[in-house]
Amino acid sequence: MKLHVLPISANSHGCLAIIKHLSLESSVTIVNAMGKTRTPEFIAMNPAHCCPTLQFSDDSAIWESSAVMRFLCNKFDEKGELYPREDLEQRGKIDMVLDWRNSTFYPDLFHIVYMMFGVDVDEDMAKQQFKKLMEVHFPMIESSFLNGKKFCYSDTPTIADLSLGPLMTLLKGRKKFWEKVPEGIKEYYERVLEAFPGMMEYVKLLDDKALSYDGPGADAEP
Ligand SMILES: N[C@@H](CCC(=O)N[C@@H](CS)C(=O)NCC(=O)O)C(=O)O
Repeated sequence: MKLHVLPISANSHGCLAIIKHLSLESSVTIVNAMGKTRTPEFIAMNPAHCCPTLQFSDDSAIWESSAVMRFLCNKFDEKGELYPREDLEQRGKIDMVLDWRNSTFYPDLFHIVYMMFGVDVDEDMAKQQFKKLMEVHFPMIESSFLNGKKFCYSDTPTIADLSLGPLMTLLKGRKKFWEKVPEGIKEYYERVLEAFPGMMEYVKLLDDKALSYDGPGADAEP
């Protein structure tokens, strides 16, 4: 199997963390797809041309970070450490966080973060999206997903945290927005990174980019 990733991308970080955490390098080869996602070969494998993409030996593939993380855990995480096998209620809560992250949280980051990657974002929308993070999403993460626990619905990290946690790095591209992020969210983010040291070389690429970003919106007030 080959895991095609963009090393700087927060969407790839959770899958990379699983490979490192479960020591899967002999079964899953990590391929840097930077600059290759729009090639005919890549599009033949994944017409959505996105990473992470997991390519099987017959050249078929699955993409979407949550689907790839679930697959890697179903196949290799025999003890259910990162994605429970027996406790279906706990598994359901993790699935909910994964779905919410993709359907709701990640789209609400668009105007706040994508200017770092050369996209023409709307500054008023960035403020509106950040207001929603502050008034709706962060309180829900803290009071419902975490609710006194170290990680989402758990005192040990799962793929829910690998999906959600690494996205916070993106917020550092707008310095004055990041200052306002609640301490509880920042502490949660740090706990996720600390739990997966093998992911750090990849997270650092995005962290460096976000912290050094000085283009449009970098100094905007939230
Ligand atoms: N919902 C997808 C998002 C994946 C995604 O947007 N990947 C981007 C990088 S952040 C990508 O691979 N872009 C390359 C391209 O479109 O050519 C997931 O969770 O995997």
